[in-house]
Amino acid sequence: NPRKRKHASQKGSWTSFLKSLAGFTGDLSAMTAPPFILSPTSLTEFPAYWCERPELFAKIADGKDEEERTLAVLRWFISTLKGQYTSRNESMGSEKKPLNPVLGELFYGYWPETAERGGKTTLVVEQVSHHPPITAYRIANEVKGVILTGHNAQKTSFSGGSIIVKQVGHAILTVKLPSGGIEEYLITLPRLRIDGLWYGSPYIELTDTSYIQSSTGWLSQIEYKGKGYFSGKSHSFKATVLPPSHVRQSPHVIEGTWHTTSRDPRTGANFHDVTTLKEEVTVAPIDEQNEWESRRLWGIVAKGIREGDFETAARDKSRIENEQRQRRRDEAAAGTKWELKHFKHIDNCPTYERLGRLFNSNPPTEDAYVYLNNGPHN
Ligand code: CLR
Repeated sequence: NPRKRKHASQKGSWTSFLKSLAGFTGDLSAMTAPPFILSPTSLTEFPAYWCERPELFAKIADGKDEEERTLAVLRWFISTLKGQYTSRNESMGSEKKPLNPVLGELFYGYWPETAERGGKTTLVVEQVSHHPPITAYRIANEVKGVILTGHNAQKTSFSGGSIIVKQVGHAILTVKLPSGGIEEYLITLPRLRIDGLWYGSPYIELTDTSYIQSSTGWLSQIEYKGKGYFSGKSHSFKATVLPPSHVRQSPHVIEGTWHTTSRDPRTGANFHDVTTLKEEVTVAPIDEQNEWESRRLWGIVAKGIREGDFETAARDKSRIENEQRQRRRDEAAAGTKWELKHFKHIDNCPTYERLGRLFNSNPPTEDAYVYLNNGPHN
């Protein structure tokens, strides 16, 4: 039974980890967890999940009108959820604790051009804050004119035996139209519940509602439910696509499970289908990466975790963390501040405020990281 702990010897450390979680609020990523729950992947790699189906991303630009593009954005968004929230269970047997990125950590990658995609899709990720951890990213298919920019952080708490993760941050998708116009979509993020802790095999369920608000007025409202609701299945969602007030049309409702398929009642066909193959991001070989790039930076730690050599992993993790602390002390002594490389922080995101007003977003404003257009053109 994969849902059971593999080694009785790990029981003690897991139980004390669970005890330390009770009553916990704050930055979970900084907490020490038992070795068997550690993942060799840094959180800076996670934004790649947004594009593991690059043709769905590219196809947004092919929508003939506002409604078609709204549905294409929704289809792409729903199709990213399986990778974002269930892929660690598939590849490692359960959800794991990712490596906590250092300030300035980078992750670069791309998805190659194909006829279907019409262009290469590039990814630039930068860890823009360490306390609290904040990751900023930008994904672009310049040929198609589809660009996603966002950042994310998490607020975690413990309740009813589960970890509750509120995602802080948002993403903005811009689409350049052939007419020269630009459409924008504000994407908010679902809430997570990490269940299965008691059994030592954590997994994610999504809860509450997230929104995709288009500058054209179209709004997708996505409700998430686990076992026992809607269809009774886990990973269920119900998306309601609402036309702007000037369009006389009833809402379009799409239901299904985000890790498999959903149905479009208007056509009777699948709305989305992620039972097909995804495409992982292409990354430069480690020896060609610079020392701030995630897989090079964490290379020894990741190898240790993969091979069960936790002593080596812990030693190199301490080295990295000590170097970071020293860097911060040096900056404080010199009166300087760490400079971000690819993003500029702004306090209130004008696009978030403008589009958020249309559906009464909560909160009404959020900060943002503006891309500086200086990524490697890989
Ligand atoms: C990061 C942003 C991605 C979606 C995503 C998926 C999984 C989340 C991760 C985000 C943030 C960190 C996270 C992780 C699952 C577990 C991990 C909440 C939101 C925490 C820090 C580790 C918990 C430790 C238990 C597994 C014991 O787009």
